[in-house]
Amino acid sequence: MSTASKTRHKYEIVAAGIRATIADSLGPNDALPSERELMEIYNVSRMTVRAAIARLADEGLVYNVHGSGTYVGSPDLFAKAPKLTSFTEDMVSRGYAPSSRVLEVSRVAAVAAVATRLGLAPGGECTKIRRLRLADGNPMALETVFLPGEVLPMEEFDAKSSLYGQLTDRGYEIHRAEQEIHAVTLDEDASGLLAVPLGSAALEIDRVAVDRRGHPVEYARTIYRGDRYSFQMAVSRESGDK
Ligand code: 16G
Repeated sequence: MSTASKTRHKYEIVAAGIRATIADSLGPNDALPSERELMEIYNVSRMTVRAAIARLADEGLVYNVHGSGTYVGSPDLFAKAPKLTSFTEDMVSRGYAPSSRVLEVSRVAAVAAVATRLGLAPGGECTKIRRLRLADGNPMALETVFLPGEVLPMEEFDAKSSLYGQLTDRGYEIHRAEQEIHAVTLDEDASGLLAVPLGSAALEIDRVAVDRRGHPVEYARTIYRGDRYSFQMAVSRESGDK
């Protein structure tokens, strides 16, 4: 067993095995082997099999039918399942060339709303980064990010490269996030920067992202131009849901 697989959780190894089986020999809506069979194939407990399947279901790769079993999902559905991406990755996947203009990098004391989301004491030190984000050289989004000071001291932010790339290099790889999406209208400052008329509609996505240990790493507010950006997500319904 390699060092890499020793440090992986057992359920991740089982999930990887099932992913390979699906890729090699199963199609959409085919049944996966039963829990018992998977326990035997991988020599693991029922709990481990369930954790592996829950992971694959989260990814949209499989779905459960209550009382029947687990089946392979449809590729177009999981292709649309929202992935946790950086602006850079998001734009590249949409066929745009991303770039940024840094508007502010500063050290600030966290106000209550920021402190709560980042798990800091009120007034705790954080780094604030405000950037205009461009796609093919045209404004796409206006973004304000707060990070705990020790995660990224302001002096160490590299304005030319992806924030998520820098966080990964520093040992704070973003793993999960909670997001809230709402409609906003743009004030003079935001509409000027985004190059749209004052009062235009826009989409704000607020994200609190955590690393693998579950520690909050960023609180970001990204305001996307309503005429250039849409947010797609796949939704599903388990049989038996009321
Ligand atoms: C996205 C994220 C934002 C993150 C940024 C990093 C959403 C809603 N927000 O804009 O939270 O800080 O990407 O981008 O997706 P970067 O790595 O390209 O600098």
